[in-house]
Amino acid sequence: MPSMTSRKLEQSRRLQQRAENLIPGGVNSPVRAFKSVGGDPPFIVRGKGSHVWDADENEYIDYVGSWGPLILGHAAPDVLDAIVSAACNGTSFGASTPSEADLAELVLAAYPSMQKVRFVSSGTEATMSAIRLARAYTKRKYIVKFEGCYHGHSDALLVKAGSGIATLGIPGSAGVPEEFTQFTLALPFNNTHAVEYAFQKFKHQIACVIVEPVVGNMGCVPAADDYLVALRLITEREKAVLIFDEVMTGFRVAYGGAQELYNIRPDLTTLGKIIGGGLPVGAYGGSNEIMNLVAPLGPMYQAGTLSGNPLAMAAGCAMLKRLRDHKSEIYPQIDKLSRELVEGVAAAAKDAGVPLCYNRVGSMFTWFFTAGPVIDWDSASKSNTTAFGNFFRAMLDQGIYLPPSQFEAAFLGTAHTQEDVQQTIAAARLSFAAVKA
Ligand code: HOZ
Repeated sequence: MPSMTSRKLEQSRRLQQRAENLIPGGVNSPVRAFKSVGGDPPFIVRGKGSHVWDADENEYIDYVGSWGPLILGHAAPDVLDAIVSAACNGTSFGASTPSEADLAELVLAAYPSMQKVRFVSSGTEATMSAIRLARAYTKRKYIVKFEGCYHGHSDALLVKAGSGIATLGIPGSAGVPEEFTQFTLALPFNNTHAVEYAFQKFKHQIACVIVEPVVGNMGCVPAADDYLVALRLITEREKAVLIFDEVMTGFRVAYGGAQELYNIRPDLTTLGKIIGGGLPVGAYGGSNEIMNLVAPLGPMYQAGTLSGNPLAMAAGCAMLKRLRDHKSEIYPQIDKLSRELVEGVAAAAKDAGVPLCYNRVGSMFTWFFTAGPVIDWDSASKSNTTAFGNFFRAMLDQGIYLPPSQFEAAFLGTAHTQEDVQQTIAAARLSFAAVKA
């Protein structure tokens, strides 16, 4: 499909060529390479509020938000100030700093299911450690995950995973010996019978069930009514650990995450993204009984040179304080604006005769290029990814930056405006016409 605007691309193309000679695919995380959508990835040089600018000075309304962390928009003043003032005192000590307990207090106050929390540097580390802890606690080997859910790139979790694995259409990763995934059971999402069956078949052998309570990594797919309740009841009955992977949903779908929204207490929670205020942070936490198994208190080992990094802790504290102090305005506001955006774009698709359905929970959402409904990986994978790619590029040409994959959630934050939303809907109208042409 020809370009819809005269967007300049010279600098981004030059930077991509340079990067490709130095970094695999020119990227440090695969979906950024635009392989599934085509076109040239813009090299971003700055961001402010809901907008980003590329190396050719093209401006975009950003619905990626660094893949979730930037709920307050780019370069949020509170967060920037906190980072600068922390940096002036030094960037890393490899020793305890007061800000670690500051962030821990904020997190624990928001998540009553946790009595202790351990900070790491990424969501991958958080989920990998939570799985190890669940195995240490139960002294069992098997783990249950769901098709299309993505919990980072540790070996045992790269089974029927979402995100880049789904985007690139690959079954898993080379370099993971099958023995390393022999204890991973990947079940269909939103299917309680499959979970019951697995617990019957592997009686007293399943350590944990890990789930994204609102999936973001096969696109946005919410849990069906009572599905999470069923997971809670089954895991309780079977004495297995229930892990909510709230790396995306934590502080996003509600201040207290999906567990607050749906009123369910998991045994362990993993967090990331928003809690780092845009710097690299992950976390896992749960009851004292479970968390006291973590070294140095207990025998479950996990460590990290940059864990609890003072800049990241300061950014996270600033972000969470802002969200906590204004949560009664912020969450309804981004929910309302997201609804307007998502429904407006869906109406434009309907007018254009493009088959499309959407899922949305608060400010995370996906337009799937299928009549739907999308409830699991089977239905998500029926999406017309060619049509999505055409739509994506047409939107980008009009200055709308969406996640470059049908199988990643988009995000809206407090910096987005009515004007952004109206501009996005207008761009979608033109893009759907182009998708059909
Ligand atoms: N897998 C990440 C989102 N689910 C993408 C991270 C990135 O490319 O920055």
